[in-house]
Amino acid sequence: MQNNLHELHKIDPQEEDLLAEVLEGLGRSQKKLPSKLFYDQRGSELFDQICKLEEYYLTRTEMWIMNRYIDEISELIGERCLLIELGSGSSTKVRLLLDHLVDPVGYIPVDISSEHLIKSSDSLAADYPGVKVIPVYADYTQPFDFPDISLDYSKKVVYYPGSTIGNFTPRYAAHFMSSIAERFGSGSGLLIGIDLRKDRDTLEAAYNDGHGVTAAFNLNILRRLNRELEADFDLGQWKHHAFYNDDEGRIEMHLVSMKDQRVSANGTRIKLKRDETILTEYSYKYITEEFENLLSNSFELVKVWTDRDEKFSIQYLTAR
Ligand code: AVI
Repeated sequence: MQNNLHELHKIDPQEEDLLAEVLEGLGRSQKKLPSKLFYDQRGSELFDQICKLEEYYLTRTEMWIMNRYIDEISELIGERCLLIELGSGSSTKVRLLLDHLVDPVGYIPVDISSEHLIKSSDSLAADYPGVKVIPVYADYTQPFDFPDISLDYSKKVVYYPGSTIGNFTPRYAAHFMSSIAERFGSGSGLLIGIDLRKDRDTLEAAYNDGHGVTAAFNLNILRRLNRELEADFDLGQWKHHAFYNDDEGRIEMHLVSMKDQRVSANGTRIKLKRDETILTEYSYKYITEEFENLLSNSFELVKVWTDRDEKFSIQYLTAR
């Protein structure tokens, strides 16, 4: 059967909103930038490199769990599902699911990196001719138009791997989970990857790799501001800093100003002191019960799988 790759459903990123968000963040006493800015073309490529790093245990541990329990996972998901992946990136992980699920009818990758999305959708469509691939170019944290689908599927299953939920504060994560349950409806499935709390050394090494890829990924956000929001950050005057905040159970990534400096973004001037930081990302690490508490009434936890060292978990949930 010839795969019908649908036209890209494009939501124009609101540039003005982005500028306002950036300026608001840089105006705070703890300056901050939205993590979604990481994922331009270069940032997405750097993130793919991070996933292959020795120190970054998350990806390979998650894939180990997936491989080990794929039969159980696919049995729980059932036949003829419509699979939706939030933040699909290069759509590598989903291949294992598509290889093992029974007659999946469609796959909807949603991502904000359009080049990544087009490339990976094309190759998935070629490799899985029985699955309708419908890429959606959108910021999935914002409301977006879901494509009209004339497919006969048994249920929608959202795939949200990589512990990306950890990049939200727990409060926002709880809100996000309820919005997924509401949007996709009662009975929909959610297969989600969640990084677990562990010793500081392992955690800090994962965000301070020896090859400096994470540092380049972090600094790339400033390069992007320079290019897209007419900013003039001197990248030589900033350094990457990531540490585990034990009280909050999260990794924090910052960019540290190496001197007193002034920068401007779209004509707005910003003053920074030496050693002042811009917060670019939180990456929360959960204890399973803690995560369950976030669900309140949105989802019911069906099954949790972990690796032997309990570094990472995959959970299957159904919307109430
Ligand atoms: C996408 N997200 C789950 C990654 C993480 O581990 O929080 C992003 C990342 N930041 C630095 N390295 C990877």
